[in-house]
Amino acid sequence: MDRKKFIQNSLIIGGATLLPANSLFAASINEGGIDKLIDDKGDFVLQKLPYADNFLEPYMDAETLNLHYTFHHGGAVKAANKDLQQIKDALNSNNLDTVDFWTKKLSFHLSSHVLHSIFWTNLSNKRSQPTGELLKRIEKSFGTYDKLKAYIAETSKNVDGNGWGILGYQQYSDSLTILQCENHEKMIQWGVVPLLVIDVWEHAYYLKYKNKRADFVDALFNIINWDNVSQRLDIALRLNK
Ligand code: MN3
Repeated sequence: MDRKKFIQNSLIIGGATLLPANSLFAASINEGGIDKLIDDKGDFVLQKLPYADNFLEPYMDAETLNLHYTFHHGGAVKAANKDLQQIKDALNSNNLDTVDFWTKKLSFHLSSHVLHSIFWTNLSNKRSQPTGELLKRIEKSFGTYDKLKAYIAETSKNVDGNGWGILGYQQYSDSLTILQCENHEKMIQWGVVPLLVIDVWEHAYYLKYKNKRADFVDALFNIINWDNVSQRLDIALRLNK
């Protein structure tokens, strides 16, 4: 697997995600790639967390992390497999009565799988700050790192209902952008590669932070892994060359 191929295969691409369901793809992202969403058979798979449940304490408590990962992310993975199977069954039986329903479900569940997979790697137990190319691009798009922080925090805190705040790389304009994503798949821009995602569904914070979503979002800045965000930008830029 050459480097170019590896990079092409190892990146999650925003709303336009295409997941080639073949073993080459699955194998390639085993070689140290960031995101592995499927197994060798092409089924969606829940990867092991890159750390123990208590790793992000005190900002994210172990019980919340365990429930979130096991039941919310894990549930989305199971559901995405079911949705895809239902679509395949419909096509095989030449009965398209239900494909509308299952296509919507797949969009929801697979988007959840994608965003949660990114979310876990976006977090660490040590404080960091953006540097290098990432910082340069943050300053170009938003002015300063502090302005980006204020912008993504405000956007995340004010999601209507459940959703995500997202810092992404917009391929068409070659710039960084902020999304306020509702559920897992609404209000995106086509072509955006998510770099940093902030889960503001209640399941992400309610045990510890109760109704204080804003406190949770502010606390998250203590555990954002900016090296991971940088790595994602690096891959997105190479892919866009
Ligand atoms: Mn979640």
